Amino acid sequence: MLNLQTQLGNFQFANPLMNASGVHCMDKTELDEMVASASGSLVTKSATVKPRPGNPEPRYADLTLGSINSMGLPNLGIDYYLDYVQQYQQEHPNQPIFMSIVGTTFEDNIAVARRIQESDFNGLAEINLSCPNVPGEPQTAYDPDQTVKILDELFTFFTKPLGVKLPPFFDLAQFDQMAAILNRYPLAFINTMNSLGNGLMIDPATDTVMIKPKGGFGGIGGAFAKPIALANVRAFRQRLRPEIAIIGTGGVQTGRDVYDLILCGANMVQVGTALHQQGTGIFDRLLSELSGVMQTKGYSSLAEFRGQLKTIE
Ligand code: RRO
Repeated sequence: MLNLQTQLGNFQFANPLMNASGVHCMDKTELDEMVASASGSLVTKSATVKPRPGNPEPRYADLTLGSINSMGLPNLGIDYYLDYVQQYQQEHPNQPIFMSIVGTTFEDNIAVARRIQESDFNGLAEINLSCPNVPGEPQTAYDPDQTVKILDELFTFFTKPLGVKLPPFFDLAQFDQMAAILNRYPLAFINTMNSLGNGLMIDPATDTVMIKPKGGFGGIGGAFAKPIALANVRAFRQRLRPEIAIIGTGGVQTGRDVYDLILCGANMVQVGTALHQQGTGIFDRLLSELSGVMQTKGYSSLAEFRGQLKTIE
């Protein structure tokens, strides 16, 4: 029998799959569909203190190899998602849920985290340090000093399981620097990675950018992201304390993509662009394809191959 169970700290999940925040998690209808799906867990849309309408449309486009978005953090506000998870926790006491939170300023990051700390939320919180799409705001985790400032302040009061959503990094010195920072904090997990920030795609019929906000610049997801996501999961697994789990996100379209992220060290795997394009039925296919790969390789649990990527001597 195949066992697809996974763990993140003290939390148990029937399988490693979930949505990437921002995809299929804006409101109760989408979240309920995630709950009803075959995924092992789910995360709510990154929430700010107050609701936000986000950027003007068009703000998302499908591409041949993925997607581009500049949604601009549309969300229904932290109170909406806290209400949702409170209900969820009563109905699913043994199925932990994730909440994503974000601020566009230092003060807002702290304020929204306080709302979670003061609530009866008993799942895992993820602070998004990597939103690429708020005009005028850099991605927090590309600024080591700002990252330290936020994490220092958060851990003065935040006692619930907390992870950080990171942007992609591209240089080994950046991995060294960021891992050294993250290792100083009692983080439950990191989630690597957010979309590839500030890409640009052009509609060849009209010579026009594909999305309206920020002159067409937006976060790139899907197949474009897979090799970068693998590298980020692998590089952080080689550098982080073993107690800090890793959620691998980027470019999952098949069960083999899930397997590859686990091979690099992921404890859980999120699906973004492909979930947006195919809907929640994708989780059944991904689980059956993942099971097929494991059977072919002779594995009966994820732990047998997690982190077991081979290199060439
Ligand atoms: O809402 C968005 O534009 C968005 C966010 Br907050 C994020 O973290 N990543 C992304 O690709 N889009």
